[in-house]
Amino acid sequence: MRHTWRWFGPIDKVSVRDAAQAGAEGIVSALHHIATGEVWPVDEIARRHEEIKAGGLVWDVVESIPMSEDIKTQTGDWKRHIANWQETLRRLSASGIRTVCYNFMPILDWTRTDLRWETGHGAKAMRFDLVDFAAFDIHILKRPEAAADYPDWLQEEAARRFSGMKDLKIAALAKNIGAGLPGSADGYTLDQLLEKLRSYQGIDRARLQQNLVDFLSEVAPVAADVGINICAHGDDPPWSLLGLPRILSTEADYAHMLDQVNIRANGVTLCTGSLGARPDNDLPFIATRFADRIHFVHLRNVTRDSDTVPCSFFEDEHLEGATDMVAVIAALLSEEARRREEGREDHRIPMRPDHGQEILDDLTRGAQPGYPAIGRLKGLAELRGIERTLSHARYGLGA
Ligand code: DNO
Repeated sequence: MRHTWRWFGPIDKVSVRDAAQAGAEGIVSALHHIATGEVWPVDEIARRHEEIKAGGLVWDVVESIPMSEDIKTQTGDWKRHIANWQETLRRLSASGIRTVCYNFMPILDWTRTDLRWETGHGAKAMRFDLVDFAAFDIHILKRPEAAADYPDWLQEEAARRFSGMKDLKIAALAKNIGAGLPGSADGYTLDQLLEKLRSYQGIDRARLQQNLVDFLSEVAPVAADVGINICAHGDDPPWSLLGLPRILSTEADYAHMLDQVNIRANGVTLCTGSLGARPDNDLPFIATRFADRIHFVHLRNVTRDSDTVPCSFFEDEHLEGATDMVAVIAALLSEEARRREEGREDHRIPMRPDHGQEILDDLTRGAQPGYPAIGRLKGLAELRGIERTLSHARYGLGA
């Protein structure tokens, strides 16, 4: 695999040099300062390449070109935004980029209730707590239809939790959920969020699925034409939130979007951490089934409080948790071997250690939530160890 590392640009407290020292070969980045829906300017693309080169690495993957709500709902400026997405792809291709990640989650991108949940040995991990989330939805956001979306026991727990909640916790929930986490395209106040939710009335699962297919039908041929693989990141967590449909949560969801627009350039960002929050997602099997369409990989692990959908979970260490990481990496290495035999240029699949717990000096550095230096370095080192072992000529898979 090609070992990459997410860098949020010059504002990132973890530098490109740090990434190189951690063992990364390439960088994953995006122009977060360009408004959603607009074309990325050529000189800004060039500048990001230069910034990364100055740190000693190259820009391998774009994560993400943001997806406007207009595109997802097919309203307002959606046609212009699709044309802009296509033009951004052409410009990125001309600059040497070959892989572009995106997601199609309505309104909210990845969502956690707690960004610094303390683990047994004092590390800080990210957590999604279902009771906190329901308390937010019913009692803080006060979404009119919220209560009906939760079973009685959860409504009761949420009411109890909310009655003892301090102002600080209420503000943190509003910020973590509504204002968005690093990499999210847009953030909202509670009123804006309610307003946005109203814009999804009438958009059910089938409709959103069709809107994704319509988008891909326009964009995937352009991507193929300019030699870029686009790859959809899954829903995180992989179930409906705030009554919104989510359409890339399961193996069946991915099968649908890949079949409907059956062009190899239309592919998957396999995120083991996102999909792994559901017990019915068998990650090694999914990695094998969609192997040829996997263009980018996020390796991360979660430990669930229960095997229900939805559930509470926290981001565990990369080799702990629900996903059998050795089996996933073995599946990806087999696919790379297959591509090598076919003489494909893209036989090394870019991967990044996704997130990391804050450990050691991370605890005081104040990097982006989920993206500490040492926690990710540790993840990358462990994942590389597995890869090296599995591909060893004498002891590995091919022995
Ligand atoms: C979280 C990430 C997400 C993801 C985007 C992809 O760390 O995995 O922000 O990058 O959703 O578009």
